[in-house]
Amino acid sequence: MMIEATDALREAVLTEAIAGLTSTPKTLPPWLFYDEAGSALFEKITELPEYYLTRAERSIFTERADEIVSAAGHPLTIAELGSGTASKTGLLLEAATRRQPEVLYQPIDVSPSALEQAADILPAAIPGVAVRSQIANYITNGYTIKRPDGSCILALYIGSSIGNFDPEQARAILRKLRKQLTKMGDAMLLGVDLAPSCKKTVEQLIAAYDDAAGVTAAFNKNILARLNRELGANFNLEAFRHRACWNSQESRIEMHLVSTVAQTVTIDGERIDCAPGESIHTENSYKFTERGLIELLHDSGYSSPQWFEDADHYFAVALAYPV
Ligand code: AVI
Repeated sequence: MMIEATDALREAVLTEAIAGLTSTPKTLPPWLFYDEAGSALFEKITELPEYYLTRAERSIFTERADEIVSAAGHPLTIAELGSGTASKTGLLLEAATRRQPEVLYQPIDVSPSALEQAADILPAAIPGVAVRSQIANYITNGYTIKRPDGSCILALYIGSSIGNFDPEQARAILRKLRKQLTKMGDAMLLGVDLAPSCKKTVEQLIAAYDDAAGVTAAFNKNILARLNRELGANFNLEAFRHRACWNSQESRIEMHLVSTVAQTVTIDGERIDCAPGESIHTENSYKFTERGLIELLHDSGYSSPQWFEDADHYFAVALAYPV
C-alpha cells in the first residue's frame, strides 16, 4: 500500500517536472517545495526577521481573536484548509472555548504527520477542544466539514495560502469552500498579505522572499534537490541563483531559479537545456489591497468582509459571510 502511494507520488512529481521544464518559460509547481526538507525550511522561514507574515497574522489573532470568533455564529465548529500543524489556530480555538465549553476543530491537510501533530497537541493544550482530522488535498479532492447539531461553521483559510494561487484558482478554492457554508452564522476567515503601500515598501516585500541568511534561497533550490533525490535528476544547485522580484502588474512576488551557465540536465532520460540567464519560475505569492480582496470575495459568493490588520498594516485577516 505504502509502496503504491510512493510510486504514485513519484509519477506525479515526474509528470509535473517534465511538463514544467519543457514549457516556455520553464516552470515548476510550488507544491513540489513541500517534501520533508522543504517543509522544515518553510518552518525556518516563518521565524526569519524579514518574513513578517506569520508574526503579523499571529499578532492579529492575539489581539482580536475574541472579536473574530464572536462575529461568527454560536455555537461554532472551526474547520481549517491546509492547516499544517495549526500553530496559530490555537489562539482562535482558545477564544472559542471562552464562549462555549466544547469546540470541534476540523483540520484538512495533505500531510498525515502534520495532522497527527495537531491532533496530539491541541486537545492537550486547550481543554474542550476535540479534533476531527481529514487527509485531503483541498484543491484536487473533495472534503466535508461536519456540522455538529445546531452549530455554525467558521472556516479558516489563513497564512496567506490563497496568495500562492492565481486569481482563477483562488476563486475556485473559495467557491468550493462556499458550498459547505450553508447556514446563517457560517463564516470564512481569510489571511492575506497586503500589497506595497505607504506602510510597506517593495524592498521590504522582496526581503521577505530573499532573506540575508539565505533560507528562502535554500527553500527555493530544494525543489531541484528534490528532483535529484526522487527522480535521479542531475541539477547542479551551485549553477542556479535564487531570484525574488516584485511584479507590480500582477501584484505578486515571483520566485525564480536562474541558471548561471549553459547546462543540460537529465531527468528520467529526458534532456533539459538551460541557457545562461534562463529562469525556472517556481512560485507566485499574490499581495492584496482591501479593494482587490473584496472583489475576489464577491466573485466567489461572499459578503464584503470585516477587516482586521496588524499594527504595522502589513497583513490582513478578512472575515466574510456566504451570500
Ligand atoms: C506558504 N506561502 C504562503 C508562503 C508565501 O509567503 O507565499 C511560501 C513562501 N515562499 C517563500 N517564502 C515563503
